[in-house]
Amino acid sequence: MSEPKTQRVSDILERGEGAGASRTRAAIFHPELLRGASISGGQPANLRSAKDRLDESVGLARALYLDVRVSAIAKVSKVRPGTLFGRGKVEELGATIEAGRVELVVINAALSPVQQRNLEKAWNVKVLDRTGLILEIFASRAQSREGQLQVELAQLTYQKSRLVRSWTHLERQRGGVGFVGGPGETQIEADRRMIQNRITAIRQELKTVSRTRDLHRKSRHKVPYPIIALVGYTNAGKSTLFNRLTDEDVVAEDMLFATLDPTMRRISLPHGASAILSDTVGFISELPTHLVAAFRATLEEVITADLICHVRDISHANTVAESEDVTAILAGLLGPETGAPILEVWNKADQFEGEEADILAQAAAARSDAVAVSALTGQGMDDLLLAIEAIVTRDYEPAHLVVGPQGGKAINWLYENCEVLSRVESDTGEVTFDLRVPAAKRAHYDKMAAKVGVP
Ligand SMILES: Nc1nc2c(ncn2[C@@H]2O[C@H](COP(=O)(O)OP(=O)(O)O)[C@@H](O)[C@H]2O)c(=O)[nH]1
Ligand SMILES: [Mg+2]
Repeated sequence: MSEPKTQRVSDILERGEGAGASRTRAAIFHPELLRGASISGGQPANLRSAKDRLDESVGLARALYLDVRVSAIAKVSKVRPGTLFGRGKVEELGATIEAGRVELVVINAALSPVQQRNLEKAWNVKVLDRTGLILEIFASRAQSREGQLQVELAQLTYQKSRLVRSWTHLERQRGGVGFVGGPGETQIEADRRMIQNRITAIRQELKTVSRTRDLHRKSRHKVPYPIIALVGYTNAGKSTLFNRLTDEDVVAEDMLFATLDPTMRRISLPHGASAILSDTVGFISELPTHLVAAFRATLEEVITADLICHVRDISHANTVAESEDVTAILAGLLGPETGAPILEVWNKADQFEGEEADILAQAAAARSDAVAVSALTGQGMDDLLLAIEAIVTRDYEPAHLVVGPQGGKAINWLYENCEVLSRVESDTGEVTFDLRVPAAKRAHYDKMAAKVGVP
């Protein structure tokens, strides 16, 4: 019997990031349970169509930079405890896996550890289930120490439950066919103890880390520009929007922020001010409850944002329900004291034509906190940037300054920190500025103006 690859998933995934790197080839299967079939421990029946749920898992896979070669709905008429799918289906899927030279398979459901292992053996590839996939995404995105600990805690809890389950399964198998040649009882007990010790240590550390969280937030604000966080459901178009808004701005200086966080990049607003755009982990439908803490922790960056852009797939049948979820979670996350404004970005406006398109445009125009756009076609990008600019510069105060000939450094500071409305140079080397100065930088500005300003 051929052994499945023993590579860790994170090793496979790490190749994914960065330009030029060969991305991991993946297949995504969404098991659609036909009437009467149910996955034990799985999600309750829900109203989303199998197609939507497949699309969502493909979106999740994309968040891990996977190269999705195959994606399909796989019908399951009767759940097999050992492999989930029936033998014929396992072979059929195996053929597409081979044809696509797939290295990683994602099953968009909860798999038992035994099912996972047996599918890995049958297909000779690494298999992730839905929870495993979500945890990988959280792990790749957690930035703060607290976020990393929360995610590790969720991963360990997941692993531990799997040890328990495969152990009970082994007990049942004892004396039977025994296709799981796994470790004996004592080894599993030792693993469990080790995991439990680590869980206890993490809980302890989390207590201390939360206390230092505010310090961390302050350091994030050393970034000299306002931070704009894109939030919304997976597949709403956050990454497409992120790329569209930042493409022209990818220059060497942005490497500064690349080291801070690969999902953060600088953008230029219409009147020259800069902001940092941050692409976040998307909201995930039917998020398993034990992952909620880890999910919130990976949204830490949203708490520190100066503006939240709530990206909605306005063409999606569930857009209203999804929007309510996002709003509720944001309210819980931000708490009453954080007043980051929220701008709704109604994405995929290109999906509407004629009268429908007009109605959408009017609905957006009627609200000061909504803009209809298409990240795909670029429609509405100017409006969006103006709306963003109006919000992030709303506390800027007008100023007028004449800088003397020795003020080169001061002028650089002005460009980096203020909005420069006009600049006029005189023959004598003086430069006259009309500016808008951020309230937070006013004190620094006044000191500097007293030094280099010409009365
Ligand atoms: N029609 C249309 N499709 C879009 C638009 N923006 C994104 N998409 C598609 O929606 C899918 C999900 O986009 P993505 O940016 O990955 O969503 P994310 O999960 O929110 O980051 C992709 O297939 C995109 O091509 C849009 O404005 N119009
Ligand atoms: Mg994305």
